[in-house]
Amino acid sequence: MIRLFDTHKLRKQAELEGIWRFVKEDGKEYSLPVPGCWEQHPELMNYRGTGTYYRTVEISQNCNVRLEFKGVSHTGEVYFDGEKIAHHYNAFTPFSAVVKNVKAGKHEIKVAVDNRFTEVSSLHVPNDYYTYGGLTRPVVLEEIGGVYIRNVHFLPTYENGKWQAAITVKVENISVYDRDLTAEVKLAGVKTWKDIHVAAGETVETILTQEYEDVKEWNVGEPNLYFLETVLIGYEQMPEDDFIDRVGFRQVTLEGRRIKINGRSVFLKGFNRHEDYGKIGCAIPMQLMVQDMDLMQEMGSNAVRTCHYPNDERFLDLCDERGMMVWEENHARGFDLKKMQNPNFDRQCEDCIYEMIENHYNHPSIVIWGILNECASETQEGREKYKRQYEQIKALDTSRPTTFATCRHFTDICLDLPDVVSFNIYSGWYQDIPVKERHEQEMDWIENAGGAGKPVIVSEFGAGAIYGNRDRTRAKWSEERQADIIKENLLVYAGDDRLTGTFIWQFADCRVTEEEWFAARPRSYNNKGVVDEYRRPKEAFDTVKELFPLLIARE
Ligand code: ADA
Repeated sequence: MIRLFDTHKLRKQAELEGIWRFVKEDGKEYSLPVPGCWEQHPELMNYRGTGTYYRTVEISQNCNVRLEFKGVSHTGEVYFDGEKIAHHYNAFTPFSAVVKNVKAGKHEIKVAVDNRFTEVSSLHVPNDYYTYGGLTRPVVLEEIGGVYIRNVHFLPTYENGKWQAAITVKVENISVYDRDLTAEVKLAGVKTWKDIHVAAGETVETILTQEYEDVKEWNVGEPNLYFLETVLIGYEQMPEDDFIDRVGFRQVTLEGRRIKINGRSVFLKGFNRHEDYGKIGCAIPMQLMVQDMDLMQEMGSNAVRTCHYPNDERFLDLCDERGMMVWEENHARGFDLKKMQNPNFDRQCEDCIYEMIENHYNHPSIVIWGILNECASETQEGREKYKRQYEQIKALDTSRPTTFATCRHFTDICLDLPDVVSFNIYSGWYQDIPVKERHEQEMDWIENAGGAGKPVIVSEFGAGAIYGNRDRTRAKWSEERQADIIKENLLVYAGDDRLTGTFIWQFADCRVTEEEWFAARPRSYNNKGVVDEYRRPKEAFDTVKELFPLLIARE
């Protein structure tokens, strides 16, 4: 499954799901499922290295071919009939390539994949989550003509009692002929169009604006969605390409300490969720994404944080459908200044932010963009990087607020930069200090360190527990103690009307890299999930279910 709905009626598209040939760097061959992590194979459970995937495809007609990779972990080099057509770094963002003038018949796709921690990888490093290897998200093969729709962005605004939208259609002309085309958009029963000229080899963006009467808003818990159908009309009024996305009429605004959706205050309550499941790693199939969603909603969640990287589009589709608010963030976790000074860091962050927003812009569930979780925001050089990344985000999307999760308590010098201040705190776990006392210290500091009057989110809190470890002493690592600590935190946050959200760390236990992390991570797992890696609930599951209803939005 590529998305939760068909994105094309006209363009010929197929998912290259199935068994691919995989040749490990030592020459040993395997048959591996795609999408999938190579770690699911018994001989490759700990494999950190390189390997090459091979697949033969049948092209039905002479055409241009577009290949899209939704996620290759963590670096991929793509070859078509032996010719290199793409290179991409970062497991968590999509990339595509076009091969022109392909003859009908059989062709070979080859993808060299690398999940090593080398000096050229500034974001995938030994960390408190696992960097898997493989073609971990769907691979898509499309047959396109000389012109095609690169992307469509939908920006809804509510003004003077009416919804209107600015729809930006991006068209690329890969032929040798200048083209006169019409971009036609259908949405909520309204058709609008615009004539465009696209010179040979050029890409053109055109904006269509339109008012929409009688549409139903996308709201938390009441997620009305509409298909946005764009068709490119060419010679003799014939359609030449199409693209279908799914959108929602909703607007995110900030008023004082409140985040508002369609003018109504919301309180984001939910979980930090890593893309990690049992022994299948990060290649979570749709069925298990749905199970995660059902479990989070059973506990009363209305939000999820995609810690610490852009998520699989199918999960975001699910959040759209379920009315779940999403804090999506670029790929970064816990980099000190030295790590942020890696010569590849700035560009790899910039690429990640661009690909995240370019591909996820239309998801109504995404209500806030985050960056640089717990990075060096206490340093001037680090501040320059935060500042530059916020400038990039605002240049790509002015419709959503920004934030970042700090742990540089009392020393952070970046709280003035984001729209929303967020902090990670582990009172009761890493610090044996009363939650309320420590929380007041943090809130007082924020008020005087650049965050005065801003919305505040407690972006992480929690405790560890080993599934099945029941202990009447309620010692740390017992399920009882985890439930106690989460309860104390939730009661404090439920009573603080300055807050506009909180995310528990974390939804499910996840694998971590043994190097650098094993000592503080029993099993070489981050065991702070309220469910374990197989989604078996710990005692805290019912604690959250009982207390989440106390967290309410205040006007
Ligand atoms: C940090 C970090 C998380 C996780 C957590 C923990 O806040 O953002 O990724 O490492 O700590 O479990 O300690």
